[in-house]
Amino acid sequence: MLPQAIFDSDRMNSSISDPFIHPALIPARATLPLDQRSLGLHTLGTQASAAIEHLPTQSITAKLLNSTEALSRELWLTNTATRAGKCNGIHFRRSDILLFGVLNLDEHTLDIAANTSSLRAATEHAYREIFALLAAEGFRYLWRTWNYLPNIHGEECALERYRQFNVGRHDAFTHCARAIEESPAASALGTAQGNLSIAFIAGNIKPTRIENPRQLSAFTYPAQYGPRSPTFTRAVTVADATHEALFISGTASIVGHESKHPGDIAAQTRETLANMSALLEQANANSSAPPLTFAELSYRIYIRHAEDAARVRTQLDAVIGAAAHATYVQADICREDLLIEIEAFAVRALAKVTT
Ligand code: 3EB
Repeated sequence: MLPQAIFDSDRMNSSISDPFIHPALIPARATLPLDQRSLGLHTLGTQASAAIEHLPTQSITAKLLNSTEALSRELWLTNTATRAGKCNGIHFRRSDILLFGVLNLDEHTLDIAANTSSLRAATEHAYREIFALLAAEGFRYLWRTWNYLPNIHGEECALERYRQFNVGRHDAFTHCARAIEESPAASALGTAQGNLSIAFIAGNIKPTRIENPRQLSAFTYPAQYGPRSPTFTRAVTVADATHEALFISGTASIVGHESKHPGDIAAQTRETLANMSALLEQANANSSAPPLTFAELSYRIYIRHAEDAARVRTQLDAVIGAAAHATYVQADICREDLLIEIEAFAVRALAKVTT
């Protein structure tokens, strides 16, 4: 089969009741159900996956902790036709209203000034390219990003690499005249190997941003966490006429601006869930739709120490239900004292407007 053929519109079986954005978890051995409504793919695992032409894919090498499968695959779908594009190293697919893009950058191939962190330079470059692409494609709003960086706790130019990443990201926002308060939902994790990898979803619908009353906004963290604050918001909702999507950022055991419960995975998991509960409460208060519960969300759960996974799983099953779609993966959380970070997604139908 020609790779192009998989996007043939013959296979498109569009239904107006499908949401404008939704993920599908595809087992490693199954054929990817690709058609023109496909937007892009995340793969997580230790097994390499062959690149698929015209399908932007974020491939993260990481150990899966809840599965006997070697690979977890999450396919983003929309409800209208999309087309593929490539611009300055960014692979994307877009519809009329949204775009999924992936950018992988080898920080060591960039031409970098002396005494500059290669990760900082690569990150600033990457975000400038993302904002340039959005301008070129006519999408104003960055909704959600997934950032993976190798050696997140390593030092570069006397600053931890996660903090260098924050400097580069912040500088790109400033350079592109993006207000820090308009930051997307995000996750930022350390990987054992691979390049700087950023996936993102953007669109022409303005997202509603949600901050957490239990936490300081990340973009106002004090300078003890680095010279530039992280540019992300705790959660966003995006709604079209029929559906509302909720993207909850990577959430950790932070209250105010401080990490809580060092060394205690059970307590960090409880604190993380309390933070997510506060976000869900606000998302529900802002919405006309029936309230979402933890059981209706899908999750990616990042755990620093693989041996903590079974305990976390028992704890989470009791709250989100054993049936919830959750991918457990080993990753380094961006502060050394944090042991767990959880992100989540849900989409719900809005009440029908009767005319
Ligand atoms: C925190 O709340 C934990 O730098 O984009 C979570 C999600 C975290 C996103 C980011 C960082 C980021 O500060 C770390």
